[in-house]
Amino acid sequence: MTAPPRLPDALAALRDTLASTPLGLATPDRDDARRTARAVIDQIDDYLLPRLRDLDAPLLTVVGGSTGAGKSTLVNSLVGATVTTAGVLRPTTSSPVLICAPVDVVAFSGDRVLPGLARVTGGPGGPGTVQLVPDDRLPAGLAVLDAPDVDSVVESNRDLAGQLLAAADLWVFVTTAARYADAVPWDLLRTAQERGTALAVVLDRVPPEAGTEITNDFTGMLQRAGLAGARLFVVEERPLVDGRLPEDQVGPLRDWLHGLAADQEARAAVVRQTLTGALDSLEQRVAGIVAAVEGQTAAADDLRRAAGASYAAAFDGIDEGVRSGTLLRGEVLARWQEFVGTGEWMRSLQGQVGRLRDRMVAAVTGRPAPGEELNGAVEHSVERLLRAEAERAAERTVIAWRSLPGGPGLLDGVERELERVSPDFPEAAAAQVRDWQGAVLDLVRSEGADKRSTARLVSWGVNGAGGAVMVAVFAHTGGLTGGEIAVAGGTTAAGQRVLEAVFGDAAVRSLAARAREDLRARADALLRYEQDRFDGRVADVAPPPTAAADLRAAVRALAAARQAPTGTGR
Ligand SMILES: Nc1nc2c(ncn2[C@@H]2O[C@H](COP(=O)(O)OP(=O)(O)O)[C@@H](O)[C@H]2O)c(=O)[nH]1
Ligand SMILES: [Mg+2]
Repeated sequence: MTAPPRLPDALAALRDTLASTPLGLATPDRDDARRTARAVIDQIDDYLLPRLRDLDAPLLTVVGGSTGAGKSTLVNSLVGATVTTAGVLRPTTSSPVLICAPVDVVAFSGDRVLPGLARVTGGPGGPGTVQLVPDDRLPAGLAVLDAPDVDSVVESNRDLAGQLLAAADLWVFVTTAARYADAVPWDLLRTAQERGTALAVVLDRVPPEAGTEITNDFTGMLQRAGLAGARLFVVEERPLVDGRLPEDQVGPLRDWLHGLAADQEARAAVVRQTLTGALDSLEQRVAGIVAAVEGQTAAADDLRRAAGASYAAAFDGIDEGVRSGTLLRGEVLARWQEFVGTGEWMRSLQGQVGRLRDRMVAAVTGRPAPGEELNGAVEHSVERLLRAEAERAAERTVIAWRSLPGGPGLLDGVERELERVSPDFPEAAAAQVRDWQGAVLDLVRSEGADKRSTARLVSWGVNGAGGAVMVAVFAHTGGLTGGEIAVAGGTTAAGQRVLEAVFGDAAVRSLAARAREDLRARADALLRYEQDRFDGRVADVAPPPTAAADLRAAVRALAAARQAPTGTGR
């Protein structure tokens, strides 16, 4: 048995697998899954890998909470100096401030923690930075980070706040007497609970006269949320001194934090709780992403199936149109009657005279010989059939996609274009039909070449014979009714008899079968090209077939690494 990977390697592998898993189909759970994937990747980079690399690094305490809760004021009060900006103007803290003892600066200056955020000193940096403030009023081993509002009106601030909380060894979660029942704080407290993050809660700005009542209510809410174990600090609303809380209000929290910094065991216990909780939560969070990936794979299958069914129906429609005799209606029938019914070609069979006369008629009147007109009629009618079916398939696919998960996203901006045949379809279809007719003529020619009846074929004209074979392809008269059957059936039968006289019975059947097969193959190629417009769009965004299995394997490898002696087990 091969040794399990080391825990950091397993985490890095999981991170890479997540980063390379596309969630391109706009399924309902796509955005959630993307956010979760981003959060897991960030937590691996920002917290888990750095923490595993150095279990004794200083405790990173992130002060988070809702807008105007008093986070920055609390941080300044904890340190005992103005190290971060508090204020009524929102949003105030958009670039986070990390305060630590000067000896700990080295632990936070590199990219060990939060590698995506550049460090700045001496003043606030712009977006994408962390301001590092060394202050010897903080004990070694304890760093405090003032984070942006978790409910900031600025989305990038909210995201950053979430990312910073995920990088914390310890959350100090600040809410107020007026705001603690809001949804956002509880969403975050639930996250802390799910991830087993070490947590202290500060109930800030509590009016002294209602302190007990509010505190009891809040404690009850914490208990019901499964957070009875969280350490609670109540801070009364008092006039600020130099922008800071009175000592008696901030003292207990500061003492507790300093105590953690001083007590190696207690600090290690906090780190272990958050680390284990974060590792435990990965499995479940990735399971949610796996479900979304599988949802995307299934949605992609459904979308492809819908297109496949529409185009299969179009193929059947074309085949049916060819076999049912529908193609013999209208112009083709008229030309066929002209060609056969006048007996012109019958006479032309008698010998050179007829052929000569055909040519003379064509020369004098400028009209193409009847065989060519028949072929032209066949061409139009087959083209029309191909186009009608391809048009219908495109429309059917678009209608199906509108109500399938992920479908509307793929149609976005291209719906008008996709619900018609592709712009070059008419030309491609015309070329295919002409090629088919050419192939039928070639068939007739090569079939005739080894017959004694070549002379008769020549007198008949390959065009005429080819037209007759094409009509024979359509001559399953099932679709014709009444008089049409009599005319088409009778004349077709007459034509068929003469064809048989020229080529022989079996040869005519085989000619017709080969010609029909050839036409099916061409219709198939045309439709495949049309369908590819839809399939291609799905393929561009669908997860690769192994995506879900790869993620599962990465989670299994992580579990194995945690069970190994060097891992951080449960
Ligand atoms: N009187 C009083 N004002 C406070 C208290 N905490 C915060 N403030 C004021 O409330 C506003 C917002 O505080 P701030 O610390 O910037 O909140 P943050 O958004 O959570 O960082 C500032 O004007 C603070 O001076 C407090 O306990 N008492
Ligand atoms: Mg602030």
